[in-house]
Amino acid sequence: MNPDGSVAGLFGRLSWESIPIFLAIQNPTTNEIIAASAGMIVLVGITVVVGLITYFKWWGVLWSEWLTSADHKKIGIMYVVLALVMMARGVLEGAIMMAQHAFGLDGGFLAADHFAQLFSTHGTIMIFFVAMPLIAGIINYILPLQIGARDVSFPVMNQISLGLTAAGAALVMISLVVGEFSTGGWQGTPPYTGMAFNPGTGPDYWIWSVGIAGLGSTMTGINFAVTIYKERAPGMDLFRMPLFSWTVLCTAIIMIFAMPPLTVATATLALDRYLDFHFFTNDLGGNMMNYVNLFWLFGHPEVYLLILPAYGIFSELVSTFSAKRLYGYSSLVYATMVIAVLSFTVWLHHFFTMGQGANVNIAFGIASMCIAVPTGVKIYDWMATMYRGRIRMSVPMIYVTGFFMLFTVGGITGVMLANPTISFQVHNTLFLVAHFHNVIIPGVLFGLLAGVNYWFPKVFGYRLNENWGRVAALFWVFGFAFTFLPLYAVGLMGMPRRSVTYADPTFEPILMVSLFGATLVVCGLGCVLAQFWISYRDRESTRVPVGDPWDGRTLEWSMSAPPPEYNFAILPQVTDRDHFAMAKERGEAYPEPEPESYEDIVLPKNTSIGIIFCIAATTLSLGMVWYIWWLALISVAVIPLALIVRSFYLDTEQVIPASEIEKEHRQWLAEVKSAQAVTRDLEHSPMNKGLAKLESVEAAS
Ligand code: HEM
Ligand SMILES: [Cu+2]
Repeated sequence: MNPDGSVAGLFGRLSWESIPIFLAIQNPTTNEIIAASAGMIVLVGITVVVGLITYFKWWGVLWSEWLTSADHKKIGIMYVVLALVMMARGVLEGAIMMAQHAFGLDGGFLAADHFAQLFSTHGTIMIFFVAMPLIAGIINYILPLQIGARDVSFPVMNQISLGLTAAGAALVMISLVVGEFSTGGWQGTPPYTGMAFNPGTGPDYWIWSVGIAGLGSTMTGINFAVTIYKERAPGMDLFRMPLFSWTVLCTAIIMIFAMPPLTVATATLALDRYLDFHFFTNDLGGNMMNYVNLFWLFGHPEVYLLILPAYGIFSELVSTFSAKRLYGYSSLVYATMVIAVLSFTVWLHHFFTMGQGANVNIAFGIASMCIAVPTGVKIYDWMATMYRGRIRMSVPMIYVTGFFMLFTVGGITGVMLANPTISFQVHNTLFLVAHFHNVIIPGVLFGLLAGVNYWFPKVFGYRLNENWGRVAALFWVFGFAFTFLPLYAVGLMGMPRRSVTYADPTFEPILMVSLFGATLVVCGLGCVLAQFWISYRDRESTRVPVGDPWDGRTLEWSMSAPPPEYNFAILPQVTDRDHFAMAKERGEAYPEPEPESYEDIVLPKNTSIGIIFCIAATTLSLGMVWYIWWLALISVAVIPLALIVRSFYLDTEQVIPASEIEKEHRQWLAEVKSAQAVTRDLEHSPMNKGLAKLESVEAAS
């Protein structure tokens, strides 16, 4: 039965009018045509991808090598691919919104409702389906290698997490083709997402995509934390862990505590919408403030969850590309912990203006400002690491430099916003939009892009094209500056956030500058894609099979590129921080004489449970969004059934025989011996086969 009492048909509330493409044919306005084209792009994209896979007969490989794999490395790559696909959509949506702003004086080309869907999908996608999967992907790939582990603790759960994230992303994409997405922003705040205000499919799409992806992230957090606690190589105590692993640990703990409030928020909102509960209504005992409290109890830690791994990446980069040990290792670790804890104490700064009184505001304002202290410590440590280092300005370092300059501006405006009196003036203006893009793009996105450039040769065995990388990085840095710095100005002049149109002509030229910046950002995105393509084309001349192209310092650089399925032929015995760098200095990095004995290695077998979860979660959500109750019921039954069936499988592990490992490892060692070590100056030449010549400038830090 439907909430309004009517009985749903076989296809629930689905009808031809639910499909924007038909609406555009009936009523071809600019707005309808843009909406329909977006839907068409999804359909054409799917057709092309399916066609290509069929043409090249890749289905078998896709299934047996990727979709059913429980290998953390492959799962990591799939996360990153998912994130990049979603990023293409998210960035384009951002650019469309900027175009609407630029031409929006007394009108513009988009309908208000469509603009509202755009900022809601854009925000939702960028946070949940770009930033989160990029992080989950990079961590999945790198973390086990960095701590000397063979896999994450729960490989099958890892696969399920990916499946749930993909299901959420699929739902957002499907909402382009059938029905409409939420208009309630990425936070899904009632009453905009309540039944009375919005009875359509939008908020339901939002609830299910975010709710399901959130469950996946909770499991990811548990997985990473347990992996760090349990799987470190012998000798790697916590304080010998590389900084990236440290930030992952703090991130994982944030995930474990911050994701459940999101689950509760989406679940209670669903109860309001589906079963007429009144958690968040204005009457019958409900209160909307409960929602913002729950949501931001997740939402604020979320932004630190996003940025901490990026901080970890910056730490690794700064030390590797300056050829120095990190300055102030312990202070960096403690600063990370302090940030993780403080991130849970500031969420009320998101509703300073909603009537909680001056004392509460002051407490939360001060708590918010405190976060600037550990962040400052970090920036100081990074600068000190670079001081008198032998810095190489390669692509990752360009991103780092952009980050230093721009993030500082974002941080300062953050401290301004933490002041309730200022917040009263500028909340819900574009000043805020400028601020959070100013921290999230240079902080998170640049960090992750830098990480992709840094670790790519480890993952695929060849380097990314340096020139295209530089051009991409510069487009991002300048594009960002042109797009978002002007928004501070229009914000201070009073232009509200999320407004489809405005009446003050003085905004217009400034917003034109922003639009120009947004086109630069789109060029940056294009260059990233071009960089991948060109690098793939030229891969023969940039191969680094030996695996250490940048004179790396941490364990992941101590093996072949790409790494073998079992990661380490022999688990390392860790004696130092920066163990690999120290081993290289002592001349012990590559076993000599060659190890005598090898052991069998046990790894998880492929399983289809992740993909079953992914499909079941998608159909369950679609059933619920469209009130197709039979579909929802069947899907909901599949999930426990799949788990029960799987629990009867006893044969879930594969053994890789010692002889095979020995053969591969000796072959690689021979390759190391025959490779010529290259200096930093030759790093980007074809001579670099992944064996770095030592020329450390280790300062007495
Ligand atoms: C890369 C180019 C980007 C452009 C051109 C862009 C542009 C925009 C614009 C124009 C808005 C709407 C402002 C308004 O409400 O009037 C917006 C909102 C937003 N953006 Fe972006 N953005 C970009 C990247 C990102 C990234 C990387 C993230 C996060 C990882 C992000 C997260 C958000 C969020 C959370 C919102 C708020 C949505 C809401 O109001 O509910 N954006 N962006
Ligand atoms: Cu916050």
